[in-house]
Formats: sequence, C-alpha cells, structure tokens
Amino acid sequence: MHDVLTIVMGGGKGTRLYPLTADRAKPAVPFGAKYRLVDIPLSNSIAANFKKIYVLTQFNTASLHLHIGNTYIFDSFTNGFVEVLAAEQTFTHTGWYEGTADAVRKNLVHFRTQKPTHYMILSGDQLYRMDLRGFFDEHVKSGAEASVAVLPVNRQDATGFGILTVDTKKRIKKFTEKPPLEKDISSLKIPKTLAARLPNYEEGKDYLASMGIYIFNAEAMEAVLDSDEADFGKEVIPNMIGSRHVNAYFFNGFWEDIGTIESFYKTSLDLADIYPAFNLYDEEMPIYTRRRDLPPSKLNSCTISQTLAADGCIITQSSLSRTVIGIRTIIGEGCTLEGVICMGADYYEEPGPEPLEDGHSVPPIGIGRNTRIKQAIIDKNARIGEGCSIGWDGIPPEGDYDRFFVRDGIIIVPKNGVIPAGTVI
Ligand code: ADQ
Ligand code: ADP
Repeated sequence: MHDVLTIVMGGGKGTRLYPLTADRAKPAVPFGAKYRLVDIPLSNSIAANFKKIYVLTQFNTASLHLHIGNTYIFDSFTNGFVEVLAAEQTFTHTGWYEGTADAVRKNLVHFRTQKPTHYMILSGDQLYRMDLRGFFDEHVKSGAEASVAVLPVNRQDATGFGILTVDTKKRIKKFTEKPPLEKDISSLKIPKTLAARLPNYEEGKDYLASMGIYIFNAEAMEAVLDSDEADFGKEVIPNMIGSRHVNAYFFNGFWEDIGTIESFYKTSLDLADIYPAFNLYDEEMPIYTRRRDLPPSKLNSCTISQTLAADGCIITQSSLSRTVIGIRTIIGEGCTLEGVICMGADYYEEPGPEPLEDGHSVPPIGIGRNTRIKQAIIDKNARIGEGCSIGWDGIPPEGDYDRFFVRDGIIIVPKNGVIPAGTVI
C-alpha cells in the first residue's frame, strides 16, 4: 500500500511578490479573479487523489486559514485534509525556515504521524496542471528513491533553474543549481537522441530543468534530511546524485513560474487571452477555490474584451481590455482599464466610507468615476478616487512611493491603499 503525503512549499521570506505578500502569506495571494495561489497545487494534488496535504508557510495569516478551512473540506470517508504549518518557535528550533529542505525537516514530526510511504513536494508559486498520479506511478516503477519533474528550457532561462542530465533510463547523472550565464554548461545539453524522444523539446531549449516538483520515498527523505542541508535545489538533490537513485520525469504541458511580480502579472493577464495557454475551463481537472455566496456581476453599458471577471462586481459605463477583475470589484462610470489586475474587495462597504477625523472623506472601495488605469495591480480593498490617471503617462521608476509601489515596471496599489481623487501617477 502506498500512502502519499503532499507538501506544498508555500514560500520563503516572500520578497519576490512583495507588496502582494506584505500582509498575507504567499499561498493566500489572490490569483485569476477568484482563486488564490495555493489553489493550484492543491487542485493538482486532489485530482490525483493525494488528499493528505500540508502547506508550509512562513507566517500565518487569517485569510489563508479562512480560505483553506472553508474550501478544502473532506468527508469522513475520504480521510483527506489540508493543514497549514507555519514556521514556529519550539524548544528545539527557533525562527524561520532556512530553506525548502529545512522547512520539511522542521515539520517531519508532524508528517510522521501520517506514516507516509512517499512525499510529494510541490511548489506554491507555479501555474500548471500535472497528472501527479502518472508522475507517481512512473516513480514507483523506476525503483528510484526520489524523482524530479523536468522540462526543457533555453540557456537564458537555465540560470533560474536546477539543470540536469539523465541516462537512457532517465536516471539523473548531473545536477547544477542555477548556473550563471557566464558558466560553460554545454556539456549538460540535451543529447540529440533524447531530444528526438522529448515530447516538448524545441530548438534552442537545450537544457533539462527541474520544476522544483519532487517525489521522495519516505526512508530516503528521512535519511537525506538527517543533515543540515537547507535547500532541495541547492544541496539535497545535487548531493543525492551519485550516491542515490534519482530519476527524472518528463513533463509535457503548460507550466509557468508565478513567483515574481512580472511573471504573476503576465501569467494572470494571459489567462484572459482568447485562446489561453492555460485553460481554466477544464472539466476533468478543475481548479478548486472557495465557494462563495456572492451575487452575479452586474455590467451596465460596458465595453469589455479579454477580461476575466469574478462574482459580485458592479461595473458601469466603462471600458476594460486585458483585465482580471476580482470578487466584489466596484468600477464607477467612465473608467478605462487596460492591462489591469483588480483583486477586488473583502466586503461591500455599506452605507459608504466613514469620513476621516479631519472632516475629509476617503474614496469608497473600488475605482471612482472617470479614472484611467494602465499596467497596474490594484490589491484588495483599495480606494481609488474619481478622475485619477494611473500608468497612462508612462510608468515611474522602480521603487516604494507613498501610496503605491513600482515593481518590474508595474504599478501596484497595496491592499487597503488609498489614491485620492485626481491623482496622476
Ligand atoms: P526556486 O523556486 O528558486 O528553485 P526556492 O526559492 O527554494 O527555489 O523555492 C521553491 C519553492 O519553495 C517556492 O514555491 C517557494 O515559494 C517555496 N519556498 C522557498 N523557501 C521556503 C521556505 N523556507 N518555506 C516554505 N516554502 C519555501 C527551485 C529549485 C530549482 C528548480 C526551480 C523550479 O531549487 O532547482 O529548477 O525551483 O522553479
Ligand atoms: P475572501 O476569500 O472573500 O476574499 P478573506 O478570506 O480574505 O475573504 O476574508 C475576508 C474577510 O473580510 C472575511 O472574514 C469577511 O468576513 C471580512 N469582512 C467582512 N466585512 C468586513 C468589513 N466591513 N471590514 C473588514 N473585514 C470585513
């Protein structure tokens, strides 16, 4: 009998997605109008019937707990659970996780209670749909102690990945974590014979990259973590090659890292393409998320193209193109949005915002009338006043400003942020 425990790596210190991670754990970052990042690995795992899942995260946030507690509910015949384990101080460990392997090591005591035969390690910031059951079956058949899901990448992208070589039985022979561009890695190139067999090989994508998705036999996991190695990619996997049997699993499908502002922004908007590379409308393998009792979205005299809009929005006489509109987004008359991700709101503000102590009023949650926004992420509960122009006259230099941030050339209004009426950014 196999008993697989899934571990979702929910994020380190979370600087790459800052300020979206300023006051929420990375797995709770809203994504694709109605989902959160953690829904992707959880849905993949559940589709494979691996329903015992821990999510490792650096800090606890109420919204992550609410989301998981309200969404991933299994009945007593299923024996499933999704549990969040945040970095905690104990008598034997202090402080934060030092890395991915350290995060697993510090929680082995919890995992052992489930008596797993295998660990399935998933990354928390990637968009993909993978047949994890197929991956698991191949792992067991190969007799390997660990397996790594891989796909081909080009030399430029190779700098961000673990690059590896395999023998004819897919056993990994070499592994180099994130080789810098100036390093000669031509000896790691995919041989022609293998390229011909790889389903997703393309000219130029000459290197096999680790996707950071692993299966470990439980004994192997215990043995390799009986060390002080901090990271799977930097230490654990490279040190296993040679002394232990580690295999590659060739993944064929859409897969994108969404762990930086740039990739998060682009991948989110691409979901709204007319023929998107990642299909949210897959009947067989849906992405699960919290079921909410929200009213339908109400759209009055709008021009809308390539837009994903979630439930509970009210959009009036506005023009939206290439946008992702999250739950409960309110957009007033005469707005124009291009290339914008609105994360929406946690609640409807009724009867309206309270005036400030100095008598001034703050704009209501949502986007006020006659506002134009381009190339921006508007986090939850933001209040954008009337007649603002954001991102329309170029993007300010990277940095942290009083009321907004610029990261990777994208303007970000943080959660609960306020942009007064008439502001030009
Ligand atoms: P990276 O993604 O750069 O490379 P890492 O920063 O270790 O590696 O993150 C892996 C995953 O674990 C991410 O989802 C991250 O959010 C999460 N994570 C990181 N530190 C964590 C911590 N302390 N606690 C909980 N979660 C944490 C890795 C591999 C490469 C591989 C790429 C593929 O090291 O070999 O090619 O993934 O993207
Ligand atoms: P969602 O999944 O709907 O985005 P979250 O999990 O982030 O919601 O939680 C939003 C929280 O905001 C909910 O607990 C909701 O009850 C709460 N909330 C409701 N009304 C208000 C309010 N007036 N002010 C602040 N929070 C509110």
